[in-house]
Amino acid sequence: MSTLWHVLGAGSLGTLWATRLTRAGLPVRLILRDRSRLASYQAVSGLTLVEQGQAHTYPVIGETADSPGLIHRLLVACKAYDAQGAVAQLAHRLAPDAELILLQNGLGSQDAVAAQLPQARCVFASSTEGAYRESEWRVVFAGHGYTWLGDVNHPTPPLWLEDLHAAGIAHEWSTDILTRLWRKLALNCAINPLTVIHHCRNGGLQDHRCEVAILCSELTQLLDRCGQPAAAHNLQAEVERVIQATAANYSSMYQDVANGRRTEISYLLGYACRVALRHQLSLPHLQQLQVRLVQHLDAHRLPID
Ligand code: NAD
Ligand code: KPL
Repeated sequence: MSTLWHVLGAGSLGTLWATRLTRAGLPVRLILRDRSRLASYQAVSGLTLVEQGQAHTYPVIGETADSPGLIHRLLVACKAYDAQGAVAQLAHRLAPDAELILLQNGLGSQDAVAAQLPQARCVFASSTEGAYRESEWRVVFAGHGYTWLGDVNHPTPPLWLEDLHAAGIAHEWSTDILTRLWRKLALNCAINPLTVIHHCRNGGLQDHRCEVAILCSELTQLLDRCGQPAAAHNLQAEVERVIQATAANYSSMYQDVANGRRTEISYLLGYACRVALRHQLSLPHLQQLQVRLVQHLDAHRLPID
């Protein structure tokens, strides 16, 4: 019998994982925020995943943090700014040998969760899969991609990777997950804030090449200083490639701002600026970008952290 997968958060990625694991016949429980969310979920017949226009509903059992039972394996699928609080609410249910998979973008939240639970195994993930919520309990699988998973303390891959294989979740075990997370953070820092400030699709940054190049040069210095030369390698060329390949798309941060949602700024550009300060590294364009982004968020009455 497979270990039960507890999935925290019924948002885009939580639904994408919970439905595919359930479809593969694996046992899954969905942890919802509170009893009223649970009641509203129980009024529908399950989570719906839309793939290539086809919708299927999976009757994943829901619960809340107060439900009974130990948690051995927890997929943390909330936003970076919610991760620490959400995991704290579940601390009393985590088995001594619990394993957590942290799906958060950016950096900072993973270390905060790991510090909170020194006895648990925390696997960090970096995903290029794309999903969005079409309506309550209904998610569209918008972009096939890959999820890299790794554990900074133990290089041995966990046995449950077989479950991901069975569920058709494209993944790879990575022995340099921090490099992957730093690289993604650098890409996000070079692209996302500028799309918000210039109010454009990713492709619109082709009109701001110099600004992008200066940011890439500062991000490269930061990565080098943080002992991440592999994440720094050819950063500008990759940023330009991503801008071209995703020219028609709006960045995730742009979409958050456009939809009046809190951004993950503190775990992306904010994190980069804090680490630069800690290293006494002067990165004026990155710092200035942070100031402009914060002003923009403030003007739109959105949280600045
Ligand atoms: P989302 O906002 O769609 O879903 C998060 C869910 O977590 C929400 O339903 C929220 O109510 C729930 N939640 C928050 N606190 C909770 C708590 N205490 N208990 C129970 N539920 C709680 O977010 P998402 O798009 O799935 O993103 C999750 C993370 O994955 C983010 O860090 C994001 O940057 C990253 N990511 C997302 C995508 C994507 O395509 N959506 C791709 C790659 C990475
Ligand atoms: O990951 C992205 C995002 O929008 O968050 C890309 C497409 C790489 C832009 O930074």
